[in-house]
Amino acid sequence: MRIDETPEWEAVASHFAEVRDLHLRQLFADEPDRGDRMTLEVGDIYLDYSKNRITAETMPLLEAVARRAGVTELRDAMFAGEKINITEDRAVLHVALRAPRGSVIEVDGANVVPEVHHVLDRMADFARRVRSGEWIGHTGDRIRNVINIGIGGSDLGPRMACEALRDVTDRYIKFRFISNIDGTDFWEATRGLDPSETLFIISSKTFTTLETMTNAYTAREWALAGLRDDSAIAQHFVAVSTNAAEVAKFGIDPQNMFEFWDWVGGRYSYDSAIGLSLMLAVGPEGFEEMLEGFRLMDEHFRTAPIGENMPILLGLLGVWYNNFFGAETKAILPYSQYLAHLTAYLQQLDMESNGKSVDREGNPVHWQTGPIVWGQPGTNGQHAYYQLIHQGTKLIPADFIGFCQPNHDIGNHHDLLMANLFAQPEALAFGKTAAEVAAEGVPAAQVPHRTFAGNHPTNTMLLSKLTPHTLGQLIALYEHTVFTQGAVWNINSFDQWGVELGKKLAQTIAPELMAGDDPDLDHDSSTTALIRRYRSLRRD
Ligand code: G6Q
Repeated sequence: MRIDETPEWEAVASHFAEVRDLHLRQLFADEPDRGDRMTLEVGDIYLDYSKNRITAETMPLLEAVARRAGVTELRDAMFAGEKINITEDRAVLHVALRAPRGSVIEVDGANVVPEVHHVLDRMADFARRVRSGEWIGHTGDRIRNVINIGIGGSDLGPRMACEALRDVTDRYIKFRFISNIDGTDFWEATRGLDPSETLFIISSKTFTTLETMTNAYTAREWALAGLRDDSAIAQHFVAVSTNAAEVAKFGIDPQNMFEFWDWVGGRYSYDSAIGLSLMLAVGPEGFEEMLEGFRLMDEHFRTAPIGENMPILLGLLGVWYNNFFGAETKAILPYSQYLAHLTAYLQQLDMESNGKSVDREGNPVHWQTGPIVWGQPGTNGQHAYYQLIHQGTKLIPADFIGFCQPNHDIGNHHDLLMANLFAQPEALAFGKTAAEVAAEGVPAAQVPHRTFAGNHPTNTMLLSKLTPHTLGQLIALYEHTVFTQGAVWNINSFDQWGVELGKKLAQTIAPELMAGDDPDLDHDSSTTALIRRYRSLRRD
């Protein structure tokens, strides 16, 4: 189905032509209660979407598009365990990772929920032993360092969440993450650490990923260089994987492997065993609280009517800017230093899921798909790139995320932080007219430079406090928002074939870089010249 040829899409297009030039100043003047009305509250998340360039008609028209696209049907198929990842013939069941004990979600006729809880229980048992000091290293020392080795979906989630929840982590243990094949990542993460106090978690769904396996073997050498006994691997290495055979080949005892399943996509996996490092950090209770947060948002997404469904609403607003206003990017601006890795995590979630140009049937799409996602925590960004959002030529819809209660109440820091969070969407929406600037006595020549056009759309999400429970709600909200958009665009949000080609070419090039004699090169002239130059300087 070409969604852009449906009457529902065309109705949005005609509406867009009517409202595209309306200014948020006018919209607020016409509807003074907009800021109270255009809000939605789910669990601990209060969403204010009033500063979007929409009228009372916009959302119902976009909701009709969602109905036409079958968003809720695809959602129901996901929750029912149907194989909606059509190119890999897999179910998409990250929602099963947080399904309550005793519930039933079937894949190929088998209930997967008991397996999920079996692994969660094993993780909890392991986490308790490491955290209490019952699990000791080969030489009898307590584990003081936990290093997760993984990349992409096996890295970004636990890395983001360990930082987000640092306030409630066990400070006795240091948590580090190695992802890059660049040896400096390994070198810096292990620098100064004692192998006898270090536990490596090798996190890889396939257990064949070049970066992860290279780092894992380097870690093995590093540990054995200090511990000098192959049997030490058992206490210092555990694995998270779906590939038991490869884990055993590496030398990790299958007892120390925590499994997950092919129906968990990498970028949707951090609440599976891929989150083992996080569970070690926040403890099984903290992890469970986070899962409850996910569950709350899953239930909302599954059951709330389209017009009151927060992920669907946010997904449709994204479609509005992406497909009608032509916005190319979307900024995610959390006002919390603990959320320093949130945007990197959401970049993968969104850009790997919806960076597609063929529809589910394999036909080229005739509409824009996923946006470029970017951003950093506020207020830092305000002193850097916000200039472009305020006065540049591009339309950049932005999500502002803030918390009413600080994790650390130091002086007036939190009120100042939040004052900035509230000020930015206000400035972006309403701007400052030339007349207002001139009235301040600004010299005429400077007036254009100091005028703010405004009319920049934003969402503001206000949460009570950053906790495992609220983090779970927030992440599930974004997962389902991305889902909604993929469903509207009729693309498969669950594969990632686009990452394959470069990987394959690197396999050809690696031996060419390492060969002793000058190898025959069969590349284009640019790649050939670059390889030659590298080879000659590398030898120097
Ligand atoms: C995520 C992707 C990708 C994947 C990594 C790591 O959705 O599939 O980022 O997570 O390539 O893969 P492994 O876990 O198999 O090492």
